[in-house]
Amino acid sequence: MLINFRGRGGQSLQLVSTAGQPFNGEPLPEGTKPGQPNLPGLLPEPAVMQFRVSRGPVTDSFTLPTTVSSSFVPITHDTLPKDHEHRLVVLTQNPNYNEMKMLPFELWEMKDVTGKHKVTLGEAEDGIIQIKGPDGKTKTYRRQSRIFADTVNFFVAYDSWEQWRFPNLNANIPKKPPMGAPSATVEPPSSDYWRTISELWSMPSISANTLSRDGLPTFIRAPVTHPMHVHLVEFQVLDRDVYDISGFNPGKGGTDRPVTFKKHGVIDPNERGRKDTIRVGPGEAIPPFDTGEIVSIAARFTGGTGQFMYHCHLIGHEDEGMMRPFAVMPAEVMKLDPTMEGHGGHAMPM
Ligand SMILES: [Cu+2]
Repeated sequence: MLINFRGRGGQSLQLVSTAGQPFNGEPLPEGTKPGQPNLPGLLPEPAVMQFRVSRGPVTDSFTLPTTVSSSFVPITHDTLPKDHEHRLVVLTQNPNYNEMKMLPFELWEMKDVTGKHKVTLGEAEDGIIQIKGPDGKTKTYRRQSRIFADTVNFFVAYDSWEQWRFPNLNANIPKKPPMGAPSATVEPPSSDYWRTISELWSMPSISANTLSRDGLPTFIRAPVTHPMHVHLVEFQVLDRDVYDISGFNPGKGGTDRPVTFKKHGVIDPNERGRKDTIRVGPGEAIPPFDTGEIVSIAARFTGGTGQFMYHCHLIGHEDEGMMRPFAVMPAEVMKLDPTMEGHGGHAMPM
């Protein structure tokens, strides 16, 4: 049903069920016309709903009811089964986006290399991210994937529990250098695959601080929220924390200083329960936008084996780099493959 409420401001409206058989099971009297309440003078619910159309924009926003099903069992860090895999996926941009044939957004699947990789403070390395958590401990991660076409890294044992964390290390994509560029160019679709996806518009000098003095791209951070969606499973949110991400150097693609826990964020009542999408926000969202959220989710991977996707649910992000595959496999099969880390490594079950 589509209703155009324009011109109905201030009016009371009645929504009347004209179903042949009302939901309470009472048959409509003979000759009842559409839009006519089944009992004159009475507005029985739920067959009739009465409401008023506002004259102007409503300032309060709708929030979903806070109750969840009585069968719902919330998962916490304490109740999550001990035997579970950890994943870390950085939501960010491509540091080399200015070189063409690159998509602007990326999902970086990270591998924990704490203690195995020497890190020099103040010297960001491409693909090396350090995160300092609420416990004050710093962990080091190395990037395993950036784009959709990279090899599958996430092999999940069927029926196992996993915890996935999404750090939002966001920064705006750099603009093209203005030197000698025309005021606006639109490159037509060509045989070049990447360029057929989107038009390229060069808009020089619209923002002075998007380029460094030597003409190399710099990034400005922006308060972007990524609604992250995982196929196959329904997950639960474990926590949402706000981090200081000023140590992340998006131009280099690594951290000069660890991304550092700042405070706990808020999980709204409507974000509890079984979800398939969760927003990963910018944190405090005030200039200079040097915060980002890390959202943790937990899920039990049942329902099927095979290859599935997870992605940002903004189509402009999803189509421009923020989608990756993962594979769910029978646990017994994974034990036989020595190349798979985490669940494998032994030819025979221990
Ligand atoms: Cu996104």
